[in-house]
Amino acid sequence: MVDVVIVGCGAVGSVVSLALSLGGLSVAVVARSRGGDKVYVEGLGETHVPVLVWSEAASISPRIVVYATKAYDLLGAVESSLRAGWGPSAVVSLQNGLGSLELLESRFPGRALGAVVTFGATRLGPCRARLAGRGEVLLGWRRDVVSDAREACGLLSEALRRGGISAHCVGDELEPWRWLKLAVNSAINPVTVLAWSRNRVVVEDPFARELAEALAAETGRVAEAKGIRLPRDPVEEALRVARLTGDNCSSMVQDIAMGRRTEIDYICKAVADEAWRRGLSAPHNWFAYRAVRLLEKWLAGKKSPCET
Ligand code: KPL
Repeated sequence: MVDVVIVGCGAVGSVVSLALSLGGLSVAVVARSRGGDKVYVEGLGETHVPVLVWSEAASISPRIVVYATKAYDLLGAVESSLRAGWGPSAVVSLQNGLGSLELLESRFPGRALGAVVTFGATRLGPCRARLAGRGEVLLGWRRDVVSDAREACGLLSEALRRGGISAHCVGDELEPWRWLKLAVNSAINPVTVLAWSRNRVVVEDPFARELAEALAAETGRVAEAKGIRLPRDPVEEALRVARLTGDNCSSMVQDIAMGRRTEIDYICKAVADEAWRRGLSAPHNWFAYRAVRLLEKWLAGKKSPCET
């Protein structure tokens, strides 16, 4: 029995696996390919953890599963973990945007936790990353969860803190923080793609800043229409996170530079869809969604601004 399995060993998965292991939990990772049983994060340290592939997953029985895949790979990862016979007492969604926590809630009723991640991380390779910017992890739930899952929320946040990452369990207050992070991602991620720049462009370039402010404010208005009271002003929060993670390239820029699909459907498209469901419109988010889908094709594989 291991305490925690992290599924996915990209930028965020690497940081979280390492911090949980340094924080004293027994950790294993499930990745696309078998690794050298080592997780390395520049700016945090390195450690030995078993890195498995799905065909070996039935040999372990995790208490907690943390899904750190891309949002569009989550369903496949959930199905693989069910096939492996895992029966964890808590599962955690680390994905950006809307839809992933909802998916875990439907597959693992009463056991699904969500997380809001605001540190910047750059993928250097499988289970290798660079921590590029301070930030934190907030864990909590949206729909009521069983006591084992509540305990997992506390256990994970304490271990992350011991491992060097600021983290807190916010209990049932996750939803406003999740929407605040959605406002941040809806602003920073598409604008850094349009400007093909590190996150700091959002505070340093007046055009980028104006676009990002309009996006964050619009997402904030959609949250308000849903009756969600954001804990901070969404525009100030987007600028604060852009400043703190200024050296980082957003996950969307990293995805395009690696020739991969982005998570724009779960971020700006999800905001625009939510607005329409309420008889509103979200033209900035809609435009950002279409623009990023276009640029996904035309910029695929372009050298990342973080490599220059
Ligand atoms: O979540 C991020 C992302 O890039 O997806 C931020 C916090 C904006 C860091 O880059």
